[in-house]
Amino acid sequence: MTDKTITIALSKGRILKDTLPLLAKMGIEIVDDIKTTRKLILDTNHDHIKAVVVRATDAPTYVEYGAADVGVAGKDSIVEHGGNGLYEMLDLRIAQCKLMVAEHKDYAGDKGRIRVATKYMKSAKAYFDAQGQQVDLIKLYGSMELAPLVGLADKIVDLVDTGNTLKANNLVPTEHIYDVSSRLIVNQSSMKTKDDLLKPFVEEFKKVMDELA
Ligand code: PRT
Ligand code: MG
Repeated sequence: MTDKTITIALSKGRILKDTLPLLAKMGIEIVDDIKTTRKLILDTNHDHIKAVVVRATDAPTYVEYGAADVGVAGKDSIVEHGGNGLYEMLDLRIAQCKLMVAEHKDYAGDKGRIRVATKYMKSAKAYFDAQGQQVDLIKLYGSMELAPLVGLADKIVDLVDTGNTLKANNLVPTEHIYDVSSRLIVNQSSMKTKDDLLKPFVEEFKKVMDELA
């Protein structure tokens, strides 16, 4: 990408669905048909703004390495990534949920060292460390809710929105770790080298968010 362009990394899935209306409010629209196109670098109605759509967990990595100058990523993905090389500029208040500990409703209570299944290894480790509780973390890539039902783990650490998924599996949330929403992130060196393009972009985004508040 030339220095005359800024590239936005957009997180696929539910975050994308909520990001597009915010971009539209800024007057930015993806011109390629996002549902059908096979192009990976998408054009917008502004010549100097391109977009890439990436897995939610990958968005901070694209921005860290400057492959994208800015991005939209869930707080959970930013924490798990570690935040190296990027600034968190704005809370976009979309795709909100909570990272929580949950257990089976009939769980008998901790007996000694427990097993906790999660996709959120860093967040879970930091949380249980802060509690002074030693646990064995089991890394999973999905369907965490299954783990306590089949004896893989005593508890899980997972995102909870309505709580319906937990309820449907006889699980109850017990501890709140942190609130999650999507954030606008910016590559730290782009912020310096492309400040003529990025400062107005971030300012405009902030204005849109202030209007929505
Ligand atoms: O690539 P990856 O697998 O990481 O993500 P994905 O392609 O599956 O993306 P998607 O669309 O699931 O988006 C993931 C991001 O959306 C997360 O990183 C959060 O920042 C945000 N988000 C907000 C959520 C939820 N809310 C959410 N409820 N991500 C997942 N969930 C899941 C949760 O894991 C659980 O299985 O929804 C279920 C719980 O929902 P309730 O309403 O039943 O409580
Ligand atoms: Mg998912």
